[in-house]
Amino acid sequence: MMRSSELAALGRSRPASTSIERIGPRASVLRAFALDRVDELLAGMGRVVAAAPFRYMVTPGGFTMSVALTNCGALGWTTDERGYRYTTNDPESGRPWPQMPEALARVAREAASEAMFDNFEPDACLVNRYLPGSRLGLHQDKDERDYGAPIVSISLGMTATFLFGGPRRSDRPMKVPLQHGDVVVWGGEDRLRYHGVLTLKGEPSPALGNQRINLTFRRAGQRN
Ligand code: MD3
Ligand code: FE
Repeated sequence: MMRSSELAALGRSRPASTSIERIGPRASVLRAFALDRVDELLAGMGRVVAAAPFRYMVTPGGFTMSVALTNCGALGWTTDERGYRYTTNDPESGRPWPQMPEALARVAREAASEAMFDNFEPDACLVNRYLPGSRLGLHQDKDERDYGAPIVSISLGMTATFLFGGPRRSDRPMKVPLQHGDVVVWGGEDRLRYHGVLTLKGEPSPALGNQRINLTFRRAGQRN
């Protein structure tokens, strides 16, 4: 059984902006926005992971993250016992992070403009891999130089429960299920809200099996 919105999507070249859910003044979930681009996204990601494999990093507190990560683009997010930061090179290999595949950057730009953030040119793409049992505790993203740019995230694979809090850690977060192909865009006054991901569990994904991949696009460095 197909919904009429899905039938309508078949006739469009870029469907999938099908529904937009606002979760904050400047935060939107674009349901299924990336669904018709999953093959290109996975191909691009495969090249990234071949050059810079997923690894488990250690936080400044000395804990090993349950989420494995890698990066592509001019800058990549890393953590070790000395702190969180963006680097131009992969600390494991010493080589620059792999280039951001154009297919990935394109979806991020289109999603940003759909959510009313024009001219988004990400210089960093963090690739997070969640396996059942992985979680991401409540935190703010504060390692970027310029909070003016939005953040775009693409969810692939297993459904996860995203926690979207307020400006203080103590603000009770709302729970937002993120499914394969969903894209979220955050900016403006929502940029510094606390957020996290509940422990991954549930059904394997037809596309990716027992994992969830999240691509997070940011402008981490200086604007040119
Ligand atoms: C909400 N990743 O890597 S999407 C992260 O699903 C991170 O892997 C999550 O939080 C994930 O830092 C969530 C990205 C995200 C990034 C920045 C935000 C969500 C945000 C800033 C404000 C509110
Ligand atoms: Fe975050």
